[in-house]
Amino acid sequence: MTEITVQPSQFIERILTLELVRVTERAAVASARLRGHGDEKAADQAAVDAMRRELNKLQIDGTVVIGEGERDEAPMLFIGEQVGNKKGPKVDIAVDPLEGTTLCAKDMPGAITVMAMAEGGTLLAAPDCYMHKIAIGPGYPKGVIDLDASPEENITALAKAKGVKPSEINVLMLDRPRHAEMIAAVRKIGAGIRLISDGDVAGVIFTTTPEQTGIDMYLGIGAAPEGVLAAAALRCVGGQMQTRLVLDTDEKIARARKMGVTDPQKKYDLRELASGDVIVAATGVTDGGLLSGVKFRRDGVIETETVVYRSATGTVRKIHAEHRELSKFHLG
Ligand code: VTB
Ligand code: MG
Ligand code: MG
Repeated sequence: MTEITVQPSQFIERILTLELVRVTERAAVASARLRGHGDEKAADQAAVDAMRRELNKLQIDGTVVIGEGERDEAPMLFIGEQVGNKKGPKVDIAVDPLEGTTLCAKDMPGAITVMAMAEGGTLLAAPDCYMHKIAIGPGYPKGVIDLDASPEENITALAKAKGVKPSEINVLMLDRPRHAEMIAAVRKIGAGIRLISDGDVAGVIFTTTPEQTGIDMYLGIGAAPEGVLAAAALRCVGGQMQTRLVLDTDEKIARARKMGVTDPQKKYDLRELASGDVIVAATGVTDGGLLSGVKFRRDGVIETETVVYRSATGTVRKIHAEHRELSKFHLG
């Protein structure tokens, strides 16, 4: 008889992989119905409701440790919310039920629904604040990038490791006034920049497949939940990432302290953002570089595309689904 070498937590994780797909699929279908309707809150609400409903069906004892809502005043799956039927393993959940609410409301590329599930106590619990981030994909020597080095230094180091000129490096950043100085620094060294309006979970993930996406590095300040979600995906496929929470008021420092952040200046690397076995699922809402959006066919069939990452094995699965039993979507 073959010996079973799978650890119990990995076994649970394996069973739960497809369950997670169902959660993000349903959130995606719910929000995709509101694609292009100019109502960010309604689209977000639809995603949150669907995600919560599906999460609560899972055999897990889950806690949302990082979510969204405080900052957006979105109808959140709030930090500390308990999800699941409590009959399974203790797990940490990170969610962004609709990443890119504006992209969805305007029917622009790149809106996704995304969540991560990890062993209890292994995802960074942090408030919904901003986060400084730098990330690159797998295959480079450890320590090539450093959050505290200048963009010039990081790009030069990455170019050297890649065996190309700095002008052949492409950086992805959110198009925000707060990045003006950083953008100037990147341009000064001659690297290219792709500026995106929203969606930096996918932005970080793009660095893992530079041949396909043309993106070598992610730089800049985005939201913290998106940072943890992206880190969880990077944990599964490799890569390097460093972050620091932006805790620039006493109120934010106090909020973070309540969640266990004792050093507001702490620099987190990948292993500190997502330290345990983790699964990440994301489904496309609008068409984008990472995933195709939800398709509502004339014959009533709904199509979705989802990607699932597993850290235990490094497996990445793309799941194209055709849904025929539509009552499960509670579309009304
Ligand atoms: C980013 C982006 C997200 O929030 O994290 C951003 O990737 C950060 O906040 O899609 P600001 O918009 O305030 O700069 C989103 O745009 C929305 O979650
Ligand atoms: Mg959101
Ligand atoms: Mg978001």
